[in-house]
Amino acid sequence: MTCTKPLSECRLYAFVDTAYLGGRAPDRVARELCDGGADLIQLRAKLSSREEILRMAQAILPVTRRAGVGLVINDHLSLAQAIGAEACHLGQEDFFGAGYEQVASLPCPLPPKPLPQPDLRPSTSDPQTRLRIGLSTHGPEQAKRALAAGADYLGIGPVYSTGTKPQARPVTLEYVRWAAANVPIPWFAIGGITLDNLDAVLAAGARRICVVSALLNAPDVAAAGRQFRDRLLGAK
Ligand code: TZP
Ligand code: MG
Repeated sequence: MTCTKPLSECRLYAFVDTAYLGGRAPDRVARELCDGGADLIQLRAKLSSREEILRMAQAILPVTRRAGVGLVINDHLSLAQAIGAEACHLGQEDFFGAGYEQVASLPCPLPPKPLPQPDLRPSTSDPQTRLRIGLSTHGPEQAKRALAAGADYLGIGPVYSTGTKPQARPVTLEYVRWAAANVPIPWFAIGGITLDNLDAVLAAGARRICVVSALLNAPDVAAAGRQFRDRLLGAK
């Protein structure tokens, strides 16, 4: 098992989003994203049941663990804790909308369950490997509130309009520039980022990005990942 990187060293945050699997197995796609240089992989399954997400997460986790890639579970805090994922990602409505104000006050309802491969399970009692919490933000006021809440990382977006989240209004590069100047913890630009607009996102100050459809729709997922990664690492 390889240790996962600290968030500050994570640059490419990829997704296994079931909306784009098109019949591919989640763990196969996770493998390709790892091969492409993802530092973090989020499991995002908006239409799946908790049981289905649990099965997918258990299939993906050995893949990410062997690659030293952090697994992030979208929306499902207790599931993330139960399987020993590295992080859980929550939206504004999941966190503030549910009445939480501090990450430290989130409930920890379940102890980590043994996985089929216990050697792959991190020690969640170790403060270095406790569950990290990422929060989505869509503007400076939300970012300030998420920082005050103790988030471990922020999502900054959607930068551009995107079919992955069609109802969300783009925040534009203006918010990316604001984040570059004002957010002191790791933050990831997200939303509509492609190899064609990546230079503009980097020029606005982003050094970490989330990419969903541009990776999952690529003819060669791993090759596309390497292209994003090389460009990210090349940014000064
Ligand atoms: N949150 C803000 S934009 C977005 C999420 C989950 C979707 C990003 O997907 P894509 O396909 O990279 O635009
Ligand atoms: Mg959510």
